[in-house]
Amino acid sequence: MHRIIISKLILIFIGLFCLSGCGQNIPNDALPELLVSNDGIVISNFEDWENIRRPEILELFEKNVYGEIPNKEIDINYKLLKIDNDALDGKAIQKEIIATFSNGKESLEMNMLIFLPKNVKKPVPVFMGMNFYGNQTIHPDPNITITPSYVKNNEDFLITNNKATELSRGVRSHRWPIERILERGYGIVSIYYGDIDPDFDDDFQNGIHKLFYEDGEQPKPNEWGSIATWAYGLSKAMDYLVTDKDIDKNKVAVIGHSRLGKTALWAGAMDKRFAITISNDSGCGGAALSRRRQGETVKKINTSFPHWFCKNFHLYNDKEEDLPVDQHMLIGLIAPRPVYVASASEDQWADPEGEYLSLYHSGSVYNLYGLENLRSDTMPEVNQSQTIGNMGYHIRSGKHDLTLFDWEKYMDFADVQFN
Ligand code: GTR
Repeated sequence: MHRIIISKLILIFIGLFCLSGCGQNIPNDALPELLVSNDGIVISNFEDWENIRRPEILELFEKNVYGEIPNKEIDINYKLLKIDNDALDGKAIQKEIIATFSNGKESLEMNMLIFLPKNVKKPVPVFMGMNFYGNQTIHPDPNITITPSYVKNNEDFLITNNKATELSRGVRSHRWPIERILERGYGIVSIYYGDIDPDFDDDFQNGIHKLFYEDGEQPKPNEWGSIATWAYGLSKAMDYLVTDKDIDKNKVAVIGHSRLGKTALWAGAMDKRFAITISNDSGCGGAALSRRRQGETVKKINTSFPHWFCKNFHLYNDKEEDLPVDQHMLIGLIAPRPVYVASASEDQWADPEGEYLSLYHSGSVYNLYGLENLRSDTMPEVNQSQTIGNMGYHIRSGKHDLTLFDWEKYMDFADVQFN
């Protein structure tokens, strides 16, 4: 008898805990208003969205989350480093473009590796995304230039002294199924993120920062952290892509995994030239709603990676409810352009449900353009992709990773959106 009462009490307790916001479901009204302007104007059409609310939200993200790009003239030059019309056993055209950023005193180089399918009608649609360990890791092809930039040491890849060597060729090829991408008629553009900014907390002294600041000078609290610099790199890469006659400038999808998924979302939000934005397991500071505090939280991410976001974002450690935005608004900035969010079932650190809900709650902006939203706030079954209007989502079984399964879904989505 006693036992039954105790177990009932435990159940009631668990129920109350969940209702009181253990994080599983954020009621709509707990999220900041997507469609009410700072002055209280209700946004009910896409003109008001574009003229009033979208610029406000963009600025809120710039000032409070990712940071603004400092207002300084930088010269950027694009040079063809190599071209091979018979790459990958005759399956591809390979190009490497070097973008040189210069402030007159110092310069920095970013290498854009491009593979385009051969024997197809040009211009071709492409996927562009950054990689974690250098362009040479995405395919074993010996003709890919090994990045000279700082690379994080990695015992598995035999990277020591922060320098990549021949031993790292192709070590991340499972994330970049290039032959399959080419076979489906798409090109690929990949850039090592460390070319733009090395991913460690160095007080913003190296990478692209050194072109924008004097020695020892720090970004202001509202100025960019590393994620915004990587997104800036993608946008500058886009400046080249629009000039390449082999590439369809209206069919460039920006893609990223994890921290680079956060980067892809911010790039897609800022730069309307990206026709599709794809977030793979981007989690906190990416697709996941911050207010849920599931898995990685604002405080955890700012503590482990103090250089990723602007300093102002640190003010929201343990104070997510004070943020003037949440991540559904980031996806809203991408509307009406197509967006695809993907999660992985064993990646609870990235809060799959929070990633889904953020996409779902961005739907009110898509509605302004007459586009449908996802049907419900309940996630689809594992490994079932759900695409509707200009949105796509799936949760893949397995771990935090970018797999062939994910790519096939992204290409299926692009096939529909681009045709
Ligand atoms: C984790 C970080 C995540 C995610 C991931 C990655 O350590 O907590 O936010 O970005 O790294 O980029 O692989």
